[in-house]
Amino acid sequence: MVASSPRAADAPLQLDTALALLQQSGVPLPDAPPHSTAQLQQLIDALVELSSRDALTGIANRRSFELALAREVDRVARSGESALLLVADIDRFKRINDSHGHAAGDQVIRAAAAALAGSVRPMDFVARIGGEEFAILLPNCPVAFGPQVAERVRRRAARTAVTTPEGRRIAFTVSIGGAFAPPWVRSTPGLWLDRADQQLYRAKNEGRDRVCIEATATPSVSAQERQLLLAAVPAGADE
Ligand code: GH3
Ligand code: MG
Ligand code: MG
Repeated sequence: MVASSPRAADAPLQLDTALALLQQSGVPLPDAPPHSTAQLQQLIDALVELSSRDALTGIANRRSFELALAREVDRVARSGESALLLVADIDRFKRINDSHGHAAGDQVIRAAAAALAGSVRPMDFVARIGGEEFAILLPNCPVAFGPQVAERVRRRAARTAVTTPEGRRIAFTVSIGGAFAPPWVRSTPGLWLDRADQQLYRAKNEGRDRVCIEATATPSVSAQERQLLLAAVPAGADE
């Protein structure tokens, strides 16, 4: 996609395009009087909603996940509460596409999103972050509960199946990797996601349809995170 050039200050607002996009996506249209401030506010709210959702599944998209992850990194650093990040990837998904077609693959992705969203608390944040890859952010999740929560998600997905319009039943499994944010440490969203990804990689290597969570009860602090932590301490403060 080509980035659009900055619009001129006197260019007309693209209200019609915005309304058409919302209508096409099934997001409720503003009902305030046309050209009123209330209508503009409703329009902005609806566009924010639209740009946060994944078009295929209706759950949060990668863009809003990255925002939520950054906020959670800040919260954990300030509160010291433990938060768990899970990444789930559908197993052997290429085979599903190859044997049943792309449309059936899409059906499986939608079913996986619904299964994941249905297996966590309302306060948890479920997003589609890649083709058949999802992330679940669980704020305020005690370290001892991590494996149990992730296992519940995995089992729910494994019990889910879709039936294609041709009547074919497709079951699927997911592999899940998880990592806790180091409490009291100002990490970065990227480092946290890398940790969870490493565990996902391990779950795939160990045979798929399983959960791997970073082993340490107190998550390890990488050299980079230690640097971030110490950078916040004024020189000489610990002397
Ligand atoms: P693994 O168990 O190692 O994850 O194997 P895999 O086959 O799932 O491997 P991989 O992650 O490489 O395959 C992902 C496939 O997902 C490749 C791509 O064609 C397909 N894909 C990506 N996005 C979509 C989508 O929106 N719809 C459909 N139907 N397929 C998609
Ligand atoms: Mg996969
Ligand atoms: Mg994948």
